[in-house]
Amino acid sequence: MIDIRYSAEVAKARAEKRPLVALESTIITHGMPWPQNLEMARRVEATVRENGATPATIAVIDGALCVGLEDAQLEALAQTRGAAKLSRADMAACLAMGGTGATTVAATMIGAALAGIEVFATGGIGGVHRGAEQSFDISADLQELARTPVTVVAAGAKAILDLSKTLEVLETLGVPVIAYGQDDFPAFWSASSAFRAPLRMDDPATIARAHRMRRALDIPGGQLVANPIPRDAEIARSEIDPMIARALKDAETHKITGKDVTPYLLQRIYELTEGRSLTANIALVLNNARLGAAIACAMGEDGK
Ligand code: PSU
Ligand code: MN
Repeated sequence: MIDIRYSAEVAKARAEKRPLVALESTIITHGMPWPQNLEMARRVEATVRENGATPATIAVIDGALCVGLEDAQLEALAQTRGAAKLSRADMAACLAMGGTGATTVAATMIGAALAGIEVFATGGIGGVHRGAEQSFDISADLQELARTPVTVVAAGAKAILDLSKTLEVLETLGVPVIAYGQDDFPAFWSASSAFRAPLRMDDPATIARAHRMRRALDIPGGQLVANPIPRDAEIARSEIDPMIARALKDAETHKITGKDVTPYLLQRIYELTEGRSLTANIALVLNNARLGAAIACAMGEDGK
């Protein structure tokens, strides 16, 4: 019933049982401005290839679940204004209505799992928003990590979120949070946060083995691998914090709610940092693509 369309490159990799890395499309349509979004998407795909795996950017296009996009589709999506932002709640409705939309972390995990892809690289996941005790704004990404067996590589969660509450909810949901190569949970634009991650791993093979072990134990859900931004691309907390505070205030003034909150904050921080947030964002996504590819390669070597 689902119309799954594989790009030529992904179909070939599947036939040859080569490692695949899923990539999301909301980061393209709602996370970065044109034309840097297209440039980023292409560079991330190239980075996955350079590191021995095949990229599968996931999106819903004209009622089809696309796993891997041809370059023209990638370009069209990057130029689309007002594309739908699809999560678990609305992915089926979009497919049923023959619609088009970009997939968030949650929806990309669903698509990846359907296609048998176990590793997914992105920038940042959604989480518990600051003030969630009032707004109840908690991203569906967290629930998805608890249910769908995909290892997600991200640069931690950004400080527009409440990091301590996000870590608490992940623990409650039984999601392993693994800091890569350090003890601290990274904070997106900064390599470290004030929080220690519950788990630490230092090599892709161990992460792949832990993923397999959860499956063997019949524990549903995935893993969150929190990969710190490269030190030379970091933005200091002291520098970004006032911009975040300002962006949060502006969101409140303009009564931004629901799905619009995260894209609004990202855009506002981009403006307030005069583009520096974007440069850092691109550096960390590329770094995550490298690690994602290494984990995907290790999954293949790991056996059952
Ligand atoms: N965080 C980022 N960049 C992004 C997103 C989050 O640094 O592009 C996107 C991802 O697609 C993520 C979604 O899944 O926002 C979360 O949205 P919400 O908070 O509405 O669940
Ligand atoms: Mn939300």
